[in-house]
Amino acid sequence: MPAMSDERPHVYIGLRGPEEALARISEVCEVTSFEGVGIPDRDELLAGVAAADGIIGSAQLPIDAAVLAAAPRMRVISNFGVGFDNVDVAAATARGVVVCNTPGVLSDAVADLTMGLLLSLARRLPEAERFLREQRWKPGASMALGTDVAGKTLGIIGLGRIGRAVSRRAVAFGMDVVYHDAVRDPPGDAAFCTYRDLDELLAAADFVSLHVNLTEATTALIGERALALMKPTAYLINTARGGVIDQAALVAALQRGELAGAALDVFEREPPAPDEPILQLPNVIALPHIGSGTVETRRAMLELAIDNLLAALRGERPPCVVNPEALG
Ligand code: 8YV
Repeated sequence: MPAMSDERPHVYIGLRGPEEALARISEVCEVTSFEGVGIPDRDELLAGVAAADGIIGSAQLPIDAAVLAAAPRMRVISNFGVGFDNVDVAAATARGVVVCNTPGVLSDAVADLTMGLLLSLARRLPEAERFLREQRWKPGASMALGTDVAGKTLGIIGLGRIGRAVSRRAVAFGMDVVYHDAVRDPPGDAAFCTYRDLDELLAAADFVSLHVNLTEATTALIGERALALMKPTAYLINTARGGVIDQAALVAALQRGELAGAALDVFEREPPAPDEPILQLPNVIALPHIGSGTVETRRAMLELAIDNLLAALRGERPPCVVNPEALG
């Protein structure tokens, strides 16, 4: 690798990662790593970025204007993840800081989990497991029946890479797939699905699955009005970002029986508080944000995040840039 400059750049790694992968960074950079559990707290983050030319962050680590102001040397924010709603991209761009993410390498893992949740809702898998373990499975006693997915309609909101991967899987399960996206005819692989207006999709779907970025336009997109349009027999799946759903409105709709159930890998606040109303509902499946959580996918994400970081520090165009206008 060519020398980056006379002085080795400083990098703050705001997450715990496998040593052998992170060694790629320390070969050419001075590294300060977060050594604690979870994510650095605010003070640790502010101290960590003070001398940093680059940072590896993640969905859980807010990098806002104040963090950027505390990091006068910062040139690149490399997110370990496809989402970048944790970063104030406008503030980064204004400072000429390049923001990078890891699209593509996690699409299959997230789509697999989405289908797992869809099938778990349809076939009542968590409930069936409890039924057996709690010894309610007696001769002649049976639990409530599930529902077929073949012939049912899946409504995908957000037909990006992950939405298309979900669509391909759902078509293979015999489902009719409709989608809504800000881009009416996304180029390339149309993934065998048909465009619908948002309201039409919500009214037609037996399952609705969310695959949009969290932006101002998508915050609380699924609120009281959208939920009221859904069939009372329909299920909602969210492997995108918790903020896309108005969680209080979802709790109210589920309690009123206006929706059959929901499966959530993401929440407005993560982790949710133990007494969070959404966690008290029997027709909710809740997972701890594991959409990309496979060994292979997390490894590929980290490699791509490191590729992005090192390319930007060398002054080259990184493979995946969110704000190309910051490249100067
Ligand atoms: C997280 C994600 O990044 O890719 C995303 O946007 O939300 C996840 O893959 C992952 O949990 C690591 O923080």
